[in-house]
Amino acid sequence: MSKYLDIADEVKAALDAGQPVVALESTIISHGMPWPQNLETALAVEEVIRKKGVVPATIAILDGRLKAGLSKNELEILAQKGQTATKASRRDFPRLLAGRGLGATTVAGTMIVASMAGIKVFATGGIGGVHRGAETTWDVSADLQELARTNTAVVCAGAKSILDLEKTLEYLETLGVPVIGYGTSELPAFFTSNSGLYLEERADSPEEVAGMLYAKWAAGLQGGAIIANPIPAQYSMPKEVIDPAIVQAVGEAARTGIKGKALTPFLLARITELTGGDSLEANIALVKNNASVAADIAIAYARMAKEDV
Ligand code: PSU
Ligand code: MN
Repeated sequence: MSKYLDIADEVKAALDAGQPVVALESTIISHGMPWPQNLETALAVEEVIRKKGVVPATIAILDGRLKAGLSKNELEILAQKGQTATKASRRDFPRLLAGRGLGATTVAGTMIVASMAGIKVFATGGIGGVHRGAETTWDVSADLQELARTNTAVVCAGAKSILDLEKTLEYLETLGVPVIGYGTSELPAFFTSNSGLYLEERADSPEEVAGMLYAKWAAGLQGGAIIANPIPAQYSMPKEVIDPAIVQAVGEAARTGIKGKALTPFLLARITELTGGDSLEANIALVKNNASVAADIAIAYARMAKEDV
């Protein structure tokens, strides 16, 4: 085990006993949502998982330590620090570990720590991907490379159409990452349940997902998988509201030169503003829904792993 890793007692006990655990990311808390909804959501999402008898493990870097499982107090610190915490992806880890830094882990960062701790299933809102205009900017999220190399399954509502979803799927295909539609054959587009993009893989139950994950890793195939779970219908946003907000935010970023790791947080915050907070409500609802599905998958996976030893 990495000498940099601290696994919370409750998480360690569950893992040692082969009981289900779901990892959660922290960039969504610090950079993805405003205070105080970020803290409320982080706590509510953990509660959704606990209600299913599964242990949540929110992941972050505190004082240079990789943490799997945060206390309420630690969650509050991250939520209050907001964007002053470092948005921590793979390339940011060395500096944070060596310098005792505070890092909120992205999807990539969370996958790394979950995998070190032995947590197989991770729930979040949306993953990073290939940005619009990537043919000139080359802006492709490190989340995609991480999915190619690290054995963690990510339950998400697809990706926001701040990204180029078609290119994102192409890139994932190149990297050999399965994208499994959960009860759908289409890639969900985060705020809306459909993108018009067809998915090869589909599963209609937690057992079916767990079966694919188990087979992948038992066969020695490296890398993660995406379980793309559509936003519940009652929260799905009208395209005519969300699409113009995205176009406007992307245009503003291009005009003002916002790029690199600052781009995604800028777009998320600007879209929340432009939709008068409606998008935030949808965002919270879909994260809870993903946590619930992730808990079901973790239960099915833990059962499968126990039967097979
Ligand atoms: N997309 C969202 N919400 C988020 C993120 C993406 O809808 O909070 C965050 C996640 O932490 C993701 C990161 O891993 O942004 C991707 O950032 P970048 O595009 O800089 O790789
Ligand atoms: Mn980027």
